[in-house]
Amino acid sequence: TLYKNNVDQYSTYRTPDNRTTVPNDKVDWNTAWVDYAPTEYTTEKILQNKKADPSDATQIDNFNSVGERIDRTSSTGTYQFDDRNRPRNPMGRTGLTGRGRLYFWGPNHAGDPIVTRWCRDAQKNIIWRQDESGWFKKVLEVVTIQRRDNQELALPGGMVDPGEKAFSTLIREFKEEAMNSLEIKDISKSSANCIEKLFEKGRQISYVDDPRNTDNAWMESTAWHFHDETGELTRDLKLSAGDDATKAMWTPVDRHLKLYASHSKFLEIVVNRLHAYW
Ligand code: RP5
Ligand code: MG
Ligand code: MG
Repeated sequence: TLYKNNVDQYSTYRTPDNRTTVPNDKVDWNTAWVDYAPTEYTTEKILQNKKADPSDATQIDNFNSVGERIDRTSSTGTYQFDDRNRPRNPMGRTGLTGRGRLYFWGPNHAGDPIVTRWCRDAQKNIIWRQDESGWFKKVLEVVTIQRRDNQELALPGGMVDPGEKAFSTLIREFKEEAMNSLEIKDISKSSANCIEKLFEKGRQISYVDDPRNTDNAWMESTAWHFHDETGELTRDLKLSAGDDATKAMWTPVDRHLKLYASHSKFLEIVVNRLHAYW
């Protein structure tokens, strides 16, 4: 599933980058906009970072292909280039050119773990709620973290490291951000076991829309869903915030849950799949 760049999301997100406002009906590149004058912006941090791409995008010769270290393919298909030969965001205009805060020209890949189970009361009974059409449905809960950079609730995901597979990324990030594996070296046996078992049965969901996206650099995520039907697998899972996360917790899911980037959209897919309350 692809999500159109959403102007409301960008305008509520405070970046120091002076993003030009793009009305929703002007997002599509096929809609003519002669006076479109996006702000050019790449942070100093990215410009100085040796692991980031060179500032001259024309030095990169493997766009649209899987490189040895970096996957430059897009889940949206073959992407095009702008008049300066820089990759063009296939989702449309964002009001910003350059790379903003992203490392790579074109797609920047991430992995997101969506770990769910049914919400239970103190007596361990599953909680049901009546939806608008009168149906009683079970309420899901999902592991979320609070992001250090903007305090928003999010899935405990992160960027794919060079040479890494997205599936390994999302497991690593789950451990780093929701289990604080970087500091807690001896994650209990039971926690470690349940992670292994849980991620064994995951199912791939899809792609993202991130507030850092620009016309020339954007985020794409491989999100996997892992559901613990009985609650047994995650009973001994000890959540503990780490790295980019300031909190880690189980959060009940419904349509009002506001999460970073497209993460609520991911959850909507999961909810439909499990016929859960929304
Ligand atoms: C989102 O940004 C992805 O869905 C993923 O959750 C996250 C990766 O970036 P960091 O968490 O490393 O900032 O677009
Ligand atoms: Mg991280
Ligand atoms: Mg992260």
